[in-house]
Amino acid sequence: MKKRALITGITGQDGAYLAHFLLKKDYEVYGFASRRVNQSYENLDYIGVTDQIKIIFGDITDPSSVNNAIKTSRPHEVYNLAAMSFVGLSWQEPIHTANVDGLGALYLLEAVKNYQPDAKVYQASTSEMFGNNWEEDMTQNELTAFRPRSPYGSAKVFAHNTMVNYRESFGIHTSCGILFNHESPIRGKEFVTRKITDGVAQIKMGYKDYIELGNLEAKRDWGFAGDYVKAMWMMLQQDPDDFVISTGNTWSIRELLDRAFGFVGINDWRKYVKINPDFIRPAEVPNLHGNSEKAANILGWRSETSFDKLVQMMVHADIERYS
Ligand code: GDR
Repeated sequence: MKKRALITGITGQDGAYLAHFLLKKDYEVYGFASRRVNQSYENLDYIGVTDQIKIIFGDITDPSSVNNAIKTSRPHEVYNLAAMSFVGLSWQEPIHTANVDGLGALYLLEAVKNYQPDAKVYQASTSEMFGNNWEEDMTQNELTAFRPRSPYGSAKVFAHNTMVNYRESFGIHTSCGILFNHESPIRGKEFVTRKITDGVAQIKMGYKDYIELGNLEAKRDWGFAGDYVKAMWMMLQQDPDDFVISTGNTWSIRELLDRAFGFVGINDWRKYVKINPDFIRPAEVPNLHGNSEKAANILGWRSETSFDKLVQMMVHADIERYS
């Protein structure tokens, strides 16, 4: 009998990579998707898996539709990737963000508890939960305290703690992956990596004169989404627990600009970048730098794609799109 997986947020970047990974492992893959959020299957089409997924329509903020998704798919594994995932927007839509990213996880847990209590649940937790908890040369791991700095981070802390609580209270098999930033050629263009690689490609092809950005000093630990979805699956193949997933390296936005422009032969990018205060956040997370030793020791997981390879892959994909 095939294993069944239900992925919420199937139309996003991670949904597409995870669906591809699970299909290769011969899972029957159900996707929970909102007609309002994303009517197209652009990411699933790019990865080439659209036809192999059984879509169940609904919305993570509508508990009756979440119950229906669990009852229809009867999943062995549930991956909760549904989220309003753009940190910058969460200040403008704090309540929507709390409903989707916070309460949504609770609706899902209630549905699992009531209709499929043996299902294993993966929660997309995030390094944004660490927020302002950093010092120079410090790395963040599973023991680092959460000090979220955005409505997004706060909602994700609620979801994370609720997952741990259902594990401890009801014995639900929940595992939270505290994933640091992870990118790919199908990353949304609102996120800084893809905004830059798309901008670089357009500048190189003569379609654009400059890119507008916010804070260039922030540092992030950027990995490849294709590597990170593997960790999600690995977490559900053993005892429920929480894991930091990161590369263990960190770079500033400036370093990202050096690499992305460097790949198209532009060494001085300063004349192609303008600072627009609209992209500066009300509160910044200045430095994220993960330590994934626990994932390496227990899951045997390691990030496989270097930062240079990732940026190059994204720049090349964007140049091809405009060629
Ligand atoms: P992040 O990713 O907030 O870390 O969350 P994002 O790419 O949006 O920002 C990274 C850093 O770049 C700075 N920055 C800009 N960011 C954007 N989006 N646009 C700009 O113009 C710009 N200029 C500078 C930001 O201030 C920030 O410091 C991502 C999301 O995928 C979350 O859902 C996920 O949980 C975390 O990664 C891990």
